[in-house]
Amino acid sequence: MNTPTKHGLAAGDAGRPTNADWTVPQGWARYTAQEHAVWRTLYQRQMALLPGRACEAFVQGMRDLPMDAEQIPDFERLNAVLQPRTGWQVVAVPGLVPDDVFFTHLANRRFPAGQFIRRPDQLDYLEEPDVFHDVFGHVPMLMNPVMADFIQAYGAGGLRAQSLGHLDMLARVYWYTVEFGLVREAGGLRLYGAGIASSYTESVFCLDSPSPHRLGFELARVMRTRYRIDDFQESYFVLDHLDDLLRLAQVDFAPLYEATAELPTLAPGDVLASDRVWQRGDGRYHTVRRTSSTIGT
Ligand code: HBI
Ligand code: FE
Repeated sequence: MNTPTKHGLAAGDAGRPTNADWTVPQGWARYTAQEHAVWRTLYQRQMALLPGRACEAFVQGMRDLPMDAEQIPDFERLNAVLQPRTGWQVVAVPGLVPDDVFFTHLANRRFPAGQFIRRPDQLDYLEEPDVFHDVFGHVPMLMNPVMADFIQAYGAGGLRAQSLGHLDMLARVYWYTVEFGLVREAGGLRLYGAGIASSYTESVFCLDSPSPHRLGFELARVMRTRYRIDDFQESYFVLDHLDDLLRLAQVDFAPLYEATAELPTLAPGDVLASDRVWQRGDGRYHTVRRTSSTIGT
């Protein structure tokens, strides 16, 4: 990683942090008024969008946490509510941490959250997860017992996938669930992924745009599907119920890696005859971008 943080360091190549587990003090008292103001802007924009878009578990988690527009949340106060609920804790890190460090935290029910907040000129996009993405996007779902178990299992599974050399396949599962997942509810499709819940533009795009595909979640299929880290997704995968993650947390991935490694990977916008298609996207968003620039795949 070479994205500078506000401290002028670059995560990953900034040298070893003081703590072996890469945690740092949140230093809540040191946030400036301008930093709290960035939080307020982001928080208010998302809270206006999420009713009718975020799933019930997200809304409930948000309601129960000490989070509001006024200030960047204090992790100690979050943990006082989160830890008794699901056994999870939020710990501060400088930004992206190495995979094995990340997985070890998750396997122990510690969620590493960026300590810093994006600058006012980065409201809509930044590469590294900051406190708004990590806390606003992820922590409400960590209040949900099913998601709590699933992310812990991902941490343990990540360490195993690394040793088996198949982390790419497991990372796709995380991406299309924890970060960009949709779920069916009585009122229609809802978002639960933190990458979309914390994004002003994508929280609308993922549900309202005619462009992306919305496909039934199928594990072996998702494990083969590459994803975009630099733009809206071309496909979203839809769970029938959040409880489907319980079964996923119990899957033995080792044989699946072997079987799936035999099959070709899929492009982010591919649709298969075997897919359950909720909505077939017309792809207009990415088509325009592909013809108007050289960016894209
Ligand atoms: N570090 N802080 C942080 N947050 C992440 O989401 C994260 C990370 N390091 C590695 C990582 N994610 C991913 O590459 C793995 O989930 C595969
Ligand atoms: Fe995230």
